[in-house]
Amino acid sequence: MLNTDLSLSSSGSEVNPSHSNMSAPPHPQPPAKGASHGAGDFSYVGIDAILEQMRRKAMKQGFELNIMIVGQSGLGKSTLMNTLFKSKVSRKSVVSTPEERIPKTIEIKSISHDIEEKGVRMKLTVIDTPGFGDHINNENCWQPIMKFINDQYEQYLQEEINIDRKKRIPDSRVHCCMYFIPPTGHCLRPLDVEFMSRLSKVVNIVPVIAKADTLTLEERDFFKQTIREGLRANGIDVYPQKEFDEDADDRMINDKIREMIPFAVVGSNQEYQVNGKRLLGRKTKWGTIEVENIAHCEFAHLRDLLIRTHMQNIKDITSSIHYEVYRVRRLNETNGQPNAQPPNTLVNPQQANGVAPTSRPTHSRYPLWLYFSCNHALSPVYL
Ligand SMILES: Nc1nc2c(ncn2[C@@H]2O[C@H](COP(=O)(O)OP(=O)(O)O)[C@@H](O)[C@H]2O)c(=O)[nH]1
Ligand SMILES: [Mg+2]
Repeated sequence: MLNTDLSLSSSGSEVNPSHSNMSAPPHPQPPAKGASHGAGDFSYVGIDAILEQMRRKAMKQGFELNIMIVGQSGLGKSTLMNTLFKSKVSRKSVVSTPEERIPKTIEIKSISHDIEEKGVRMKLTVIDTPGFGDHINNENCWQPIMKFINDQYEQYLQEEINIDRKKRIPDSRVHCCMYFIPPTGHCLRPLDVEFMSRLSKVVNIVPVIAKADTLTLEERDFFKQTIREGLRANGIDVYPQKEFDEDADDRMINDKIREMIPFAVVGSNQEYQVNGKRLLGRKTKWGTIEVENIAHCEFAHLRDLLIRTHMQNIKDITSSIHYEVYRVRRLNETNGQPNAQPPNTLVNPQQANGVAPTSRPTHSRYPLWLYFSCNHALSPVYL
């Protein structure tokens, strides 16, 4: 593990001493005299203390994030996940026989890790899809992935409708699917278009250009622009989707991200000494590519989006848009008896044909409780 504040355990049973002092909540204090409230101490009710209560509850429960990685083998998927979470969260490819290297069908492998940083615990699940796009005929290779995503929605739905349901439903829904585009410098391949058009209707897609250090800066810019045009021309709505911007501020921030998509990333688990500092990078004969330097690649922008600025929003969109579409469709199909078996392989015929479900909800159609439950600051998890 690299030298970082972040710690990782595989058992999930570890209790951090920093949580043990949670039993004595601090008493809310009225603002000091002369503070912005202006009125005297007696007017202070203490409503703002809810924020501290929410923070403590969230710290106790921890967070859950499920990221799926899709792309041909050797594109640096495992390396990038390890770079993102500064640890061995995803297995790196090991050299194996050709038969072992390319599984005959797509396998879907989930590995969960309990990560802790500054007292905040997160259960990170990385869902790898070895075998995707590795065959001569890659037709329908999106199908097992679509099925897996829908299976997770189904599991959640069944838990939710149980009379005797759990206090907190374990969330295995895929919050984000990182799609790795090979650094060809040309344009999106039919496989990329097919995968992203179908899957963007059921999950948040974050496209990245893999191994961006193999392109010159001009090639990179041109490739990014061509990909954006390809996405637009094929009506592919990747994360952050314009229609789900909540207000003008959101739109301004997200427009900047949309201009940057797809992120041209470089991954590495190796640290090197550069100008007296230890940095993650890829050493070449000509110098070191610094992974976290925005002048070298866009890894830092991707990390900020996934972890530092939009993690909660990615989970909210999963819950309030993608899962909601699935739930409404299932309840309609089974006339409100969702215990009935999901129809045929869970691949919705509309999704299978690449057509958006007609019942796709929009924000304006949501009941108020859904807004509240999906837009609250923190989602609970099981650690
Ligand atoms: N040039 C370059 N090589 C990379 C990058 N990321 C990973 N690699 C190398 O590519 C090979 C395959 O990486 P791996 O993460 O196992 O790919 P995966 O099969 O997609 O999971 C390894 O030798 C990595 O060291 C990158 O950003 N640039
Ligand atoms: Mg791998």
